[in-house]
Amino acid sequence: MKFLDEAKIFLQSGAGGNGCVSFRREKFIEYGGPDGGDGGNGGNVVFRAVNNKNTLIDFRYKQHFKASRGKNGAGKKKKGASGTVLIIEVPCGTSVYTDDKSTKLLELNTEFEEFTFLKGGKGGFGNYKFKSSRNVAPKKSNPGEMGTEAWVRLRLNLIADVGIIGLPNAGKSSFLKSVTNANPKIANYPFTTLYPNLGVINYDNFSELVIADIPGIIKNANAGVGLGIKFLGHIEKCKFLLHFIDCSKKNILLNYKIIREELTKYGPKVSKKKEIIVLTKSDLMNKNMIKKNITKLEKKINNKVLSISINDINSIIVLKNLLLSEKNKNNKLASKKWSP
Ligand SMILES: Nc1nc2c(ncn2[C@@H]2O[C@H](COP(=O)(O)OP(=O)(O)OP(=O)(O)O)[C@@H](O)[C@H]2O)c(=O)[nH]1
Ligand SMILES: [Mg+2]
Repeated sequence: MKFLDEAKIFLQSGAGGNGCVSFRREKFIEYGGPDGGDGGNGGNVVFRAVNNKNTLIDFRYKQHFKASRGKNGAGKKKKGASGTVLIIEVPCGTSVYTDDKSTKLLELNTEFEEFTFLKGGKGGFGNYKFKSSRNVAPKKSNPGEMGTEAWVRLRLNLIADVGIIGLPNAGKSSFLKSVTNANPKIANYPFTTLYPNLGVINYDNFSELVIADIPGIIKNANAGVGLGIKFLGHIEKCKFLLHFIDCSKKNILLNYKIIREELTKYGPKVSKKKEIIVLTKSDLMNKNMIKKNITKLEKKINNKVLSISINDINSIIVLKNLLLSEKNKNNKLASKKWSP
């Protein structure tokens, strides 16, 4: 599936239906009076967040969305039918901006969250509404109100519990593939992953954890080198980060610092997040060397370091479980913050 995280679309709510001018005509009833019904209201345009979408790719093929108009009123005081509500489904994590991108209008983060973005035009009054003691046979009715329209920009920031960061070729997608049912492309060259991949880990106790694997970052990515750092936007909402470093490469500390520097340049929304540091491809080195490297790195960066290999299922399980306990810790902290 292709990935798209920005789109520009046109929205228009439905116009209201016109009121009707009509008079009651029935056998033996003289002067039946006005009975023109009101027009129906135009359809609203509503944004809805859904979980079964991970990209804005649908909006590449269709950019214009118009809600239907209300039906006109009719005789016998019949009100016209209202226009159907037009629901625009977007992935969770989508923000809506004005066309010039200067103002954020709304943000939809949780599944089935809805927001009525444009109200449909009101239906016009039929002539029976204009009946009064002075005018018992009005020939007047209202036209329906026009709908409203707007060009807006959508921007998606994926919502995942954990984001995997690291240099290209560090083994990020391999880990995602081994623990989730996602099927990212894996190959022995840099920038195999061009767009973020999402995967869900299902635990035995029915817990779930969503992981985002983003394209590799390299030195000066913030200046546009490689694929740049715009994909870091997709891990802004993660609870914590998983920082992968290929242990078979020469300068592990330097490689770690390169990524940290890019995160700092991107901003605190990402750089302040807690990270779990992992040396990958541990099967390519002997155990003693790995231990040495871990101790050295832990001293330098004053943080705990783990090692995994895609070929060592135990190491993968240990990391998988650590991710869940970290997520639960985060949830507890979050619920503490909100308690009255
Ligand atoms: N020996 C060994 N090779 C691994 C391991 N994990 C990944 N690889 C290999 O490393 C190469 C790169 O793996 P990817 O998972 O594509 O790396 P990535 O970090 O997603 O790379 P980009 O998408 O380019 O950023 C592939 O050839 C993998 O087979 C591991 O634990 N051991
Ligand atoms: Mg990859």
